[in-house]
Amino acid sequence: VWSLVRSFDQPQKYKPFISECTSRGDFKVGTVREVNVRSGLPATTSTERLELLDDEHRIFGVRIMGGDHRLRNYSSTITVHPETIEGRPGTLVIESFVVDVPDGNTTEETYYFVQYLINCNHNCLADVSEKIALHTNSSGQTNSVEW
Ligand code: A8S
Repeated sequence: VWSLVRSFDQPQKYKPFISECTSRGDFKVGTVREVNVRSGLPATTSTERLELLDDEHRIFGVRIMGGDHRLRNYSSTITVHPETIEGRPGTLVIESFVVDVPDGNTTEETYYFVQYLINCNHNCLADVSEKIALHTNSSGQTNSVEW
């Protein structure tokens, strides 16, 4: 789960609304990525900056700097925690965000819009992580499969 969350250069690996991403591909704070959004949403592109990447504590932070969409001053933090869930080893992912309420929308509408996108991302994150785990051999290498 953490390896997907931390891959700043490839959010499309688990984010279902992102079609493409270009970035310099290093994982330093301040690195910028440009993402293209799939059609059907009130957005086409987003310019995003890596704010925090802490592998020891598994914390990942991104801030949106611009792009063709309505979420101004969006920034989010994700933390990933090993947990026992229903008696089985699992992963707890916590994501928090702040964003400006766009002109013409209410706080509630903005909250539900963002919450919807985050829920979709987290559901796909679970699916993709489980598929990768099933195809990872005991030495930790991923067998070649197209996701
Ligand atoms: C994320 C979280 C969000 C991304 C939103 C909320 C976005 O990529 C999409 C639609 C928009 O209207 C805004 O972690 C924006 O990706 C899917 C383009 C930023």
